[in-house]
Amino acid sequence: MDVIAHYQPIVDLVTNRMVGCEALARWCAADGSVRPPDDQIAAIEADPERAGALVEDVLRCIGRDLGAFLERTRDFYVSFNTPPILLGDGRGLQRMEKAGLIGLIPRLVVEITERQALSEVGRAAIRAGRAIGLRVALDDFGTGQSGMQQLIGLEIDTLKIDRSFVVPLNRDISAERLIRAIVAFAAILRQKVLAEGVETREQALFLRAAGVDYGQGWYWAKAMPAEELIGCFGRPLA
Ligand code: G
Ligand code: MN
Repeated sequence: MDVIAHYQPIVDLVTNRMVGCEALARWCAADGSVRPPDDQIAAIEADPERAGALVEDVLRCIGRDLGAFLERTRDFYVSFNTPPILLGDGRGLQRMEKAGLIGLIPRLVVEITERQALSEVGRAAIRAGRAIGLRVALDDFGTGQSGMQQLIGLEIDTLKIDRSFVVPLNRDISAERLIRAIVAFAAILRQKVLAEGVETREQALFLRAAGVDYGQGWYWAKAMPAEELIGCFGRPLA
């Protein structure tokens, strides 16, 4: 089965314009149908060999699909997901080189889930990623089991607030307060905040008023092929 990548816009909540995108792996069957690997991600991540192959495939897609676009634009980044064990294995630069991304490392953001980031392996991976010049986003923020104390010393650029905080907005005052608390917390830590899974205008307006920097979700766009994404660049998505 061939791996391809689709790209979901990440927008500035004030302008509704794209500041970047997240690369999401898709499987392309022989009949041409494309589907997300969601049900298999856990199994793939448990096997370092398969996980490594998937990350390499996604990086290769980014290089091929968006390399030239990244070269001719500025202030646009591409994020990709990786299990920390891969980032810490000392082969980060080699993978970038293989994907033709060596000169574009400053335009890439690596997403690590909160749960995985807080372990020793996660911490080492974040250091290794930063050492080669990647920015780091903490994915699924707020869903980990760990205390805030464990965030001490983590060098993170962006917190990605999990969709489970966004869904209850405008219905649940505690979700709204939590979002405001995360914004204050991130400001003190000098981190940007991105809300995931935004589906409605009401959610987007709340998040913007609360001071969240960026949004990602079906309200603006689903993940799409690179040509389509490039066509969206520069114009407001909502
Ligand atoms: O956690 P991560 O950012 O890797 O998750 C991305 C996943 O979230 C993708 O599988 C994508 O299809 C899904 N997704 C993206 N935007 C939305 C949204 O607005 N609503 C819902 N329900 N799912 C979304
Ligand atoms: Mn992600």
